[in-house]
Amino acid sequence: MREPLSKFTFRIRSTNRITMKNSNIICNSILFTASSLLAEVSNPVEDYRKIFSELPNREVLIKWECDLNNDGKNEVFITDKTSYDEDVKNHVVPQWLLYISTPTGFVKCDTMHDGNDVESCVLIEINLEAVFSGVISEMESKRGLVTEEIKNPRVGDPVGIIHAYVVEEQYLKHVKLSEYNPTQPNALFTKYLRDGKRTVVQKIEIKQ
Ligand SMILES: [Ca+2]
Repeated sequence: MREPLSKFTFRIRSTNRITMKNSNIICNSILFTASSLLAEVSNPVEDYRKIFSELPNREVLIKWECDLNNDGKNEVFITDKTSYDEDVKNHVVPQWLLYISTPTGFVKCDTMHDGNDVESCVLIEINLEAVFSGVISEMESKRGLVTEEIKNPRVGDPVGIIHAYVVEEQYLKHVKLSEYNPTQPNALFTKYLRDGKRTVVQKIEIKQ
C-alpha cells in the first residue's frame, strides 16, 4: 500500500520525474504557491508555465479538462510532456496540477483534504486510462472523479487502489474507495471504470 498522502504531494521519486532540475522547479513552485495562495488566474496554461519557469520555453504541455464541481465550466489538469512521457515509460501514474473553475477564472488547487489530514502543494496522480467523471454515490452523490492506480510490488499480488475526488469550494477532497487485487472482480471498478462506464479523456498537447 502506498504511503497515505504521497500521491498528492510533491515527492522525491528516484525512478522518474523528480530529477535535481525538477527538485529546483518544485522548490520554486512551493515558494510561488506560498505567495499566491488562492490567487485567481485567467489562463491555467500560462500560470503553469509561470510556476514551472525552469522548463524550457518550448516544452510541450499536456492538458485535459472535465467539470468536477458541476458549475458548467471545466476544471483543467496540466502537466509537461517530458514528465508525462517519462512517467508512462516507467509505468508510473502521471501527476497533474489542477485548476478549479470559478465564476471569473480559475484557482490553482493547492489543498487537499483527506480524512482529518490537510495536504498542501497538491499534485494529483491520475491514470487517464482509468477515469470516471460524474456522480459518485460514495461521495454523497456529488460530482467528481474516480480513478485507479495499480501497484505491482516485487513480491505478492498487484494492488488496485480506487480513489475518488470531489471539489469542495477551492480545495479537493479525497477518499480511497477501495483497495483490492485487480486480478479479481471489484464492484467499484465495474461501477465506474469498466469499458462503457469510464470517461474517455481527450488530452491536448500545447506547444506554446
Ligand atoms: Ca467546474
